[in-house]
Amino acid sequence: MASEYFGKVERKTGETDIKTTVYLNGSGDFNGSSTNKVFDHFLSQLAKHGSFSIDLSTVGDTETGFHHTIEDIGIVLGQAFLAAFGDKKGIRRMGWASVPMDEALAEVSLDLSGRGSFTFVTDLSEDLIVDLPGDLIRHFLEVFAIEARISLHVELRRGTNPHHKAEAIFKALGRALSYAVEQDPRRSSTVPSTKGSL
Ligand SMILES: [Mn+2]
Repeated sequence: MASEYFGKVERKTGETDIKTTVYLNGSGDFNGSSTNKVFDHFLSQLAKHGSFSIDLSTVGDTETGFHHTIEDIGIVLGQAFLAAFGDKKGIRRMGWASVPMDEALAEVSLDLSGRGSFTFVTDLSEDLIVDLPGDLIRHFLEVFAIEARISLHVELRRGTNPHHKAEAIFKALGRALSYAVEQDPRRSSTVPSTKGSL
């Protein structure tokens, strides 16, 4: 994968001011802040297990809660990943991963289809991870999938501890995305679609 596979997006609204840079061929490091330490921890899992570099700077109206901020991070990161996917020539396109964290087991299947859709088979809605509502994680993933134009299926097979459940999901997302963006050596830079474009 060439080092030019990156995306840089800045977005400023009346509620948030967010800047991000994403490198697919990265160091595995997350640098910066989402304003929420728990969410930073989960974004670090995405970067580490995807071998991406994710830089993020966030100013948000967190006095109203984390909803606006994490929603907008989903938009900005989704757009940055889409830019980093480029023309998708030679990539595997689909990716999947089943990742445990202790008693929790998360399965992520995705297709860089060019059409954003989101299917979520689990319930984090009742969970609160320190100060991060579980339903915001679901909402982040939804917005990310739509903006990155990924067909994204997230299924939690089992799990009890909310932190384990969420962390397994972000690790699986990292692994599945990492596989999908890899070059398939047999594809010789063609677009992996019978349509000829994605
Ligand atoms: Mn953890």
